[in-house]
Amino acid sequence: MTSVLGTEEMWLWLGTAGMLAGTLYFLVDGWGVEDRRRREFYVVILFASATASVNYLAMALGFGITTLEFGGRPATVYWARYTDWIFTTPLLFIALGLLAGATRRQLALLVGLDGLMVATGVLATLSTGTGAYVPVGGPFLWWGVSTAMLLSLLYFLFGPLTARTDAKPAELRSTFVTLRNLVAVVWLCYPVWWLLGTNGAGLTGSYVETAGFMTLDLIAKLAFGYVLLSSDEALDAAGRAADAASGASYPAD
Ligand SMILES: *C/C=C(C)/C=C/C=C(C)/C=C/C1=C(C)CCCC1(C)C
Repeated sequence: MTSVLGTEEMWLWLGTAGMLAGTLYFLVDGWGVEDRRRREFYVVILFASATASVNYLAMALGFGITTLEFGGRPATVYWARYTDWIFTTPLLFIALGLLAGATRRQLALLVGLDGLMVATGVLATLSTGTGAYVPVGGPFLWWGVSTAMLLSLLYFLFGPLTARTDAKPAELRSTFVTLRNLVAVVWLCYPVWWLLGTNGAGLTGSYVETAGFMTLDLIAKLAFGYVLLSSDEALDAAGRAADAASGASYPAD
């Protein structure tokens, strides 16, 4: 028992260390950046990695984890995972939107769908163990709603948002496509991992589950941030396009 918990704690500390290291890296890397447009990207990515660091620290210290009773059985809920995702996942979409030159309306749609995805994911987790394991109720219903939100997000990424990069310089387009594909592959692993884990099929124990989510989180935030922020030409092209769009922060609809 102790060794299992120990292993799990180790992953959470590793996640904390990884997110902190990433945050520091982005901070140092972005310190001397003068360009206002380019700084926007640093700020968005820094907020995402710093938020994840805090939530991982909360889980590693045991504060971000609580035990709830579901149908008479105690279950461990990692609530800090969701307070992380509700803030960090919209930020990653905002970064993609800024890069692609999304309209305000498109950004609002992405952020809204993303918020619904995380909120219904919380409902899926909280309804685990209620005994309602039928397709029309309980965790699988909410898992389905949340996954539908994720699929519509990917639809918007591959459709309208990709279309906004059509007339943009090649470097911008290629960075956007790399990040978009990374999001598609990595984010689709989350619902599958959730389903295999303690809330679904129970094929992975909680420490394997924690290790998996940590790996996904590190790739989704740090690898994403690294690819974005090291694409100098793409960031400059995005800045020029945004400046050209009548001085507004975002191009008007
Ligand atoms: C940095 C953190 C990221 C990118 C987290 C992404 C999380 C998801 C894509 C979660 C998705 C889920 C579903 C689609 C179904 C229900 C279970 C969730 C919340 C794991």
